[in-house]
Amino acid sequence: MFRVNLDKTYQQIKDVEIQGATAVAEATLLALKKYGLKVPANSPEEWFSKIREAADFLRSARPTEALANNAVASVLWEKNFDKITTVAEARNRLEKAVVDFLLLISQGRDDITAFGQEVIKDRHKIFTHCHSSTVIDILIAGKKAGLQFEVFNTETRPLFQGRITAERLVKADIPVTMVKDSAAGFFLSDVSGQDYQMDIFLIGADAILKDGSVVNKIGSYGMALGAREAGVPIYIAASLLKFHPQSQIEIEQRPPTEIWNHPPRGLQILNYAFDWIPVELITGYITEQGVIDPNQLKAAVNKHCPWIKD
Ligand code: RUB
Repeated sequence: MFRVNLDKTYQQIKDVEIQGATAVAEATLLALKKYGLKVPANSPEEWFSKIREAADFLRSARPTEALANNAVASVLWEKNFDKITTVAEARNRLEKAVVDFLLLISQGRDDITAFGQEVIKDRHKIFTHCHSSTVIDILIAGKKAGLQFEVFNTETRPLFQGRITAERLVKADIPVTMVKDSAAGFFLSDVSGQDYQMDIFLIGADAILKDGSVVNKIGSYGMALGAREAGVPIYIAASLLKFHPQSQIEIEQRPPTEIWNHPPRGLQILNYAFDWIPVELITGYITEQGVIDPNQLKAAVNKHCPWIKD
């Protein structure tokens, strides 16, 4: 009974009903808090072991989400629960830690949005992929500041998260044109002609790896190659809290039926959800600490989020 909300949130994340790194992290924290406030336990130790199990369960829904991982690690950091003698006290600590981390995410977001204004310019043509709430916030703030730019976005096969991006931008009165994922190289290069010459490729991130490379929705790598070849700068809008302090992360594989519901028998379908862009292709990261050279990213994390450890 106490797991109902936990199971529901897990399933919503798994089914991509809750999608995007920030939304996944926030939903994970809120589900953990709700469970932690209710789940019966006879001792803080018993309570904590139930919370750990719940956190691991939630994190397993989309293992590529570094922000959700770091959020949970920070909230369950042992010092938060040091010397606690009652379950009631443990519940209070959890609630406070969750509220604090959510605040950290939202304050960071405001700063990323502000620093993003250094990157987008009047009359820009901006190419984006999938749905990043961080990118959308930057674009909406730019529009509010009076910039006139145009966005080109991908539909983002197979689950069409690009439609969310398009809907949000249309609602904000930002000119947006949707293209097929497979047309990205065409639009990023001058093969498509002057009318479609992109000025920047701007996307979000699911995880930032140790060397400064970025993990994002599948397709990002190929698009980045196209952008680099065409001399289009590549910017990643992402919180430092998405840092994954290792050189690799498990890339989620999703069901083949998302691609083809009734394929011919014997056909193998691979449905990876993410890929990664090597550091040398990235122009800069738009973070809560400013626009950062990708090679400086690890140093920025060490300085501002030293608790993110291997
Ligand atoms: C979403 C995606 C987004 C990042 C960043 O993939 O790749 O670019 O998650 O999101 P999916 P945000 O739809 O599979 O979750 O900027 O909102 O944190």
